[in-house]
Amino acid sequence: MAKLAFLGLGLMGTPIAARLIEAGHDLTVWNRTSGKTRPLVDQGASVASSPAEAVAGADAVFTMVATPEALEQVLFGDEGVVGALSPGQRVIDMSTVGPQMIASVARRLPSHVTLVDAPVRGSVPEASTGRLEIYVGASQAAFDYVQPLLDPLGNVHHVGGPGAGAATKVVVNLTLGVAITALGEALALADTLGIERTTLLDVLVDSPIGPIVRGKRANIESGTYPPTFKLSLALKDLRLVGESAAGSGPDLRLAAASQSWLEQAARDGAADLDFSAVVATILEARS
Ligand code: NA7
Repeated sequence: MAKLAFLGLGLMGTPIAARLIEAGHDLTVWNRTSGKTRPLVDQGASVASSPAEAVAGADAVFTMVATPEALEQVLFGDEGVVGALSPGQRVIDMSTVGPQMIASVARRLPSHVTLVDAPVRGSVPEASTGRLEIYVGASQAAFDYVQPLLDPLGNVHHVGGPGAGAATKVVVNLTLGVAITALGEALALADTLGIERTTLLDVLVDSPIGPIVRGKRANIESGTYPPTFKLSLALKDLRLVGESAAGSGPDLRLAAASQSWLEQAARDGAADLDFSAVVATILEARS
């Protein structure tokens, strides 16, 4: 069993760290808001008072934080990881921060440290039950090392060399953003055409956006959006999509439209709700 550090105990980090403990690893945890370490301490984790302290003696360091800015802070900020890393240690980033950030981090980490990008698809229920889809960007040697660590967390896909996991995740979340806003627009049009909501949702379950209808139907029907994936983070992902396509990249009109809906929802106060709250914003909007 490995000695691991886990940095970032939000909605996703907490259940993932818990599964690593259940798998028998020796875990030291750190979170910016220290109170969130409590449930993991109850399960046997040690607590560090800074990212740098957490890293001491670890075989591998997991990061699962909100944004590129948060990862920058944890790795390179005050008491960040970078000053404390020793030869042979691995940094496994599971956050969704995009391929540009991963390339930037790789350039700035010491050369004797291996960076693996391993972002995930799935939210809290999947993280809690080991059913995430994990997209790993790594050399074959680095993948062979991390695969047994990641196996208890879900399905592990080696999608390419360093950065390929981060790139894959951005592509996947383009489809997520488009699917949820397509659902919102479909429901808005159906309202205008006088189609009953329950009937329509039954129909859409078997449509091309069926999976998102199944996943978010309860939120939409109840009008409550408890976060399993925050709208602010879905918006961050659409921004990463835009950055990834910038310059001479493709013309992603659907991504831009989805981003615009998510921005409106965030302005309406839904940033900390589930990303499916964008449906309510679309339903309330009138041209
Ligand atoms: P959450 O539940 O919003 O958790 C975000 C985590 O990131 C949480 O531990 C935060 O600490 C941490 N964070 C945010 N900003 C910072 C800064 N500046 N410095 C250090 N730590 C920070 O997000 P999820 O767990 O749902 O998502 C995590 C990633 O997976 C994200 O990239 C998603 O897109 C996918 P806090 O507890 O607020 O102190």
